[in-house]
Amino acid sequence: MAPQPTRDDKFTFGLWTVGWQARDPFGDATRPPLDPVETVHRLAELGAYGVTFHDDDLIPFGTDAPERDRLIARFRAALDETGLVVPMATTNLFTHPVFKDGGFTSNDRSVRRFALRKIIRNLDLAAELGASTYVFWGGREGAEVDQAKDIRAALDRYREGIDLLAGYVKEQGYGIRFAIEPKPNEPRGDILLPTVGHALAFIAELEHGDMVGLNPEVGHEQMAGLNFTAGIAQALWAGKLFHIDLNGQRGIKYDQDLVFGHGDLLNAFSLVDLLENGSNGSGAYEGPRHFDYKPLRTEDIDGVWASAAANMRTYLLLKERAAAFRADPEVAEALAASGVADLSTPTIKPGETIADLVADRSAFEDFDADKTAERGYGFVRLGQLALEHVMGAR
Ligand code: 3MF
Ligand code: MG
Ligand code: MG
Repeated sequence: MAPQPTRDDKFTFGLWTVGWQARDPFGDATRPPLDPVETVHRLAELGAYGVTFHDDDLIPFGTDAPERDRLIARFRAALDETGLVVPMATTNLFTHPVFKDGGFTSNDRSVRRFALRKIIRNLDLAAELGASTYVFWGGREGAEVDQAKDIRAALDRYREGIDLLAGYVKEQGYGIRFAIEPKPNEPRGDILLPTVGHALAFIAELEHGDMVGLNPEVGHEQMAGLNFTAGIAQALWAGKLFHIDLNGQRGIKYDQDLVFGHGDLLNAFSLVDLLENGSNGSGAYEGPRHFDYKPLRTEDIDGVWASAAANMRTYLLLKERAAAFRADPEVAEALAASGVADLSTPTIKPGETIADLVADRSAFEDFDADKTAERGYGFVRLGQLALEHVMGAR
């Protein structure tokens, strides 16, 4: 019996995901537009917990004020009817041609000022709708030509913008934190803050870094050839995993936004295991499980809803498999043999000084490196046990 998603699973979807009309660089849309109100109802029926949006997903660019109010009101009504929440919102700083050289970091100052105003307007709406996270994905913040962008000036402007907005959120008393979403490339040839690591280093340079964290996306790290689970672990270690974009990606190529698990399944398994069982059996991450995927261009509207359900189903199946993995005595034995828990023991004893370490002959003079090097760590066995659990073979 396949697990059924419930609100407690905290599954959320962007309006732009199921609503993607499947226009790509080579082809026209294959599906009609989806009304956000219908999306809210369908997602609620499927067992989702919430919905997220870019300003322009809900209110098309250039909409006048009365029409904007009407669109917001009917969206709100759908939320009230279904009980769906809006845990996250974000700004579209990439579709309109005005943003072709970026928003925060466009070489044109008037564009940068316009971008800030566009964000502020949607931040106010996000706060009104009760969002607790505001995402910044800077898809157009970058360049193709090395000589075209002064990267240090661009980072200054990025920092200026994020700090200004963070200060505004604090002043207004909004219960919102910012989450930066790294991506290495696409649509720009090279994007600023390309990976989790770059974004963490940027956050450390902010005045309001305390309220700025990350929204890493599976496919984005994998586009850079990186291990997503390891990146998430470092984000958790830094206390910066504020939100997450789940999807699938098959290797280093364009951003595929496949259904979660439809890319590197073993990495998806270790990710779910980390999120759900992270620290001593309790979850490492309590926030929404947000799917940022695209229903394949080949799908009709039924396929859209089937693919939305597939994301949640895959997550829940992996969660079951991860629980079985953790409960398996052979896994416990293999983990112990591999010394996995031993890494949690500090290398220096409590109260031990560097002088004590230097005086400890067993640590160096009498240490038998060759003998110790004979140890096998048994990591393949662990990997095979994980794989067999994923396959349902155990
Ligand atoms: C693009 C993305 C974005 C971000 C979104 C903010 C359009 O690759 O992942 O989706 O996720 O802008 O959440
Ligand atoms: Mg993506
Ligand atoms: Mg994303």
